[in-house]
Formats: sequence, structure tokens, C-alpha cells
Amino acid sequence: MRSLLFLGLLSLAVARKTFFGDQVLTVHLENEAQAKTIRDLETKVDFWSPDSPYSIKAGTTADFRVPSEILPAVKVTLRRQKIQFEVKIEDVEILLQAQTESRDAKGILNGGIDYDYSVYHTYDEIMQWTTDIEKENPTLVKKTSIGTSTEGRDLPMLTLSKYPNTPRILIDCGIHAREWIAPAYCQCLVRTLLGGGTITTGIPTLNDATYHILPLLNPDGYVYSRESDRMWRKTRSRYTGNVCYGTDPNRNFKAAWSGPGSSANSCSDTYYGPSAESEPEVKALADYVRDNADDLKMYVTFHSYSQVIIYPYSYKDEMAPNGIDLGDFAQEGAAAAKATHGKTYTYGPGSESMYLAAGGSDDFTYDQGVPIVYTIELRDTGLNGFLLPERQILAQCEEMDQLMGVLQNRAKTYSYP
Ligand code: 0X9
Ligand code: ZN
Repeated sequence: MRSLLFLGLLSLAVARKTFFGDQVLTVHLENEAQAKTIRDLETKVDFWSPDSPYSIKAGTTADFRVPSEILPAVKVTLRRQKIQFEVKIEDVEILLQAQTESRDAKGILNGGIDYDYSVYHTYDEIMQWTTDIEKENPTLVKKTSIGTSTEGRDLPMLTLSKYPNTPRILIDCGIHAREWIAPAYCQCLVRTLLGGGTITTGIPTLNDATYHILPLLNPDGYVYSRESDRMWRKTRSRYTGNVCYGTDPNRNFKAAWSGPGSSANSCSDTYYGPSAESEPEVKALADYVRDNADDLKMYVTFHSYSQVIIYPYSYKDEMAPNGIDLGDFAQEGAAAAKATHGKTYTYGPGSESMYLAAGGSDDFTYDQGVPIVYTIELRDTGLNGFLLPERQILAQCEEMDQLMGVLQNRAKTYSYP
């Protein structure tokens, strides 16, 4: 009896959080009073885009998830303040379950030759895949590790190289836990580089580049997002004196750390952490960048959502010294993506195209001297937000391969300063 009770409690403790009746609303903010009303919801709602209340301003729109318990009250407030809004997602839980329907229909999947690139894989499957990919391509792929996460998970790096001394490109995916399409794209990118993609022209290639790919940079957060709270964004560290778990790894880098667009509150989704590089995942990447910056031609970090190609700076309202070039390459890349499946990617310096947000991996890497740096926000523009259905993964991969093909091509001959 007692052991049954214990098992019951245990299953309660690990049960996945559900989101029945929660809605994602898009608000159109006409004036400062309306913007303030939304910012004041900080502790009650989950901001999706922008990801922090500080970035919510008059003349912009914002997407946020409202828990079902407070939904009627929030709608009353919006109507009272004459804030124009629409319901972007009717029921978050239903969309969340639909997101993985391909995977569910196919049953449990394994890594290896038959690895399925059109589903969202578990942490264990992704780790097994990194091992298999190396084993199956011993001359092209080398698996190393840049460190371990707070909970002791490995941070693998796949180096793909065909010819020595080709320009080196650093890629990471999955800094933010709930942005599942990002690690899914990193897996596709590896497949494409190894010749297994679906489109064969205009794609990234090992003929004139060496790729260092970190397929899952925040594994603790990813596991937590899969098993406990789908909307989890941060790491899973916890510091003495803090009320909440997790630091936003993309506010934890030494790039105007603790500056604009980041929060001192451990319960915030943009918490910058107790000190710069406090997160082992961040320290591991930062160490790698410090050690290799002189040799790296390009760094691209994948996030979602909103279809934006962001380049420095995001911690200050200034154009990067080679910002014109970065804008030109982004424009060309966006055109290639659009030609694939018709999707529009906007682009610009972070401070303009997104919002001021200090402590990001892109600005840090740029300041270390890597000349071409982008944060790419993948699909979509809010219809599904973080809950992009699996049936869109392959199209996402195809259009991103075209964009990456352009960026690689530009990086190849680029010299700056
Ligand atoms: O806010 C972020 O960290 C990124 N957007 S997301 O919705 N995926 O969270 C944008 C990062 C842009 N770069 C910096 N803020 N440095
Ligand atoms: Zn992100």
C-alpha cells in the first residue's frame, strides 16, 4: 500500500504539465498605456514574442500565452483598455499534442541508418544519433565534447570536414529549450553536409568548409521541455537564494551581461544568471569561441520563432562595423529561402529587427572577432509559435539549407577587416 502511494506520488511529481484551455493571444499596441498594461502581466502570462516584457512597446505587437484560469480576466482587461487582439492559438494543449503526431503515428524511432529527420527526437535519440553518424562516416565526422550541462549531460560537437584548411563555421542549436525546430534543423544540416538531403543544389557543402556543429546546447532544458513543461526556455540550474530554477543562456554570455532586455529575477524567462558564464553550457561554448575565434569565419545560432535573420548588435543600438555586408548576405539568404517554399525571412541588426537584449551568444562571438555572425529565428511567424508541427520540419530544412548555402558561399571568400 505504502509503495503504491509512493509510486502514485512519484508519477505526480514527474507528470507533464498540461495546457488545456490556454490560449496564445496577439495584441496590437497603439499607445504607451496599452503597452504598459501588457508589460504589467509579466508574472501572470508567458511571453512568446517578444520574449520579455521590457521589449513590449507602443506601435508593436506581442504574442503571449495566457493560462486558462486567468483567460477571461485578461480578455476583460484587454477590452476595457481597448487593446485590439486576436486569438493566435485556440488551445495550446491540443496544438502541443498535434505537434508530434507524425512521431506518434510511427511509434518509437531509433537512430542509425534509418534515422527519421522529420520528427522531433528525444535527448537519448539525438545522443545516439551523434554516435551513429560518426561511426557511419568515419572519414568525414569526428565527435568530441565541449563539456557537460548542469545536470551532467554531454554537450557533443560534430566536426564535419573533407579537406584540410577550409574555412571553419560554428553552428549551434537548442540554446533555448522549447524551440524544438532548432535542434531538428541541426540534424538536417548534418545530413545535408553528408550528402543525404532532399535538394542537391545551393546547399551547404564540405567541399569548401569545415563545420563544427553543436546539435543540442541546452540538453537539460530540452529534456525538461519534453518531459515536464513544454514551455520551458532556460537551463535547469538553481542558485542559493533564488526562488526559481533556470537561467536564460542567451542572456548569460559576456556581451554587456546584465544589460538591456535581461532580468535580475530568477523567475523571469530572461534571467541573466548570478554571473556571466555561470551556466556550464554557456561557459563551454564561450571557451570554445575564445580558443578558436581567430580561425572561425562564421557563427550561426538557431532559434525559433518569427523567421528573422539577426546580426549584431543586440546589446546596443548600433550597427556592427561590417553590418552592411551582414545585411547584404542576409538579404541574399532570405531570397534563397523564399524561393524554396515562399516563406519570408526578415533581417536586420538585433536592436532593430528584434529588440535590445544583452548577453547573447551572437554578440559575444562577434566581439571575439568572428566576422560573420547570425542568430536565425526559424519558422513560423506565430500561427504555431514554438509548437511547429512535425510535418513542417522537412520544408524548414530545405529552405534553411538554401539560406545556409548562400551564407557559406559568402563566408568562403570574405575577409574583414
Ligand atoms: O531573445 C533571444 O534570445 C532570441 N529570440 S528568442 O525568441 N529565440 O528567444 C534573439 C536573440 C538575438 N540576439 C541577442 N539578443 N543577442
Ligand atoms: Zn531562442
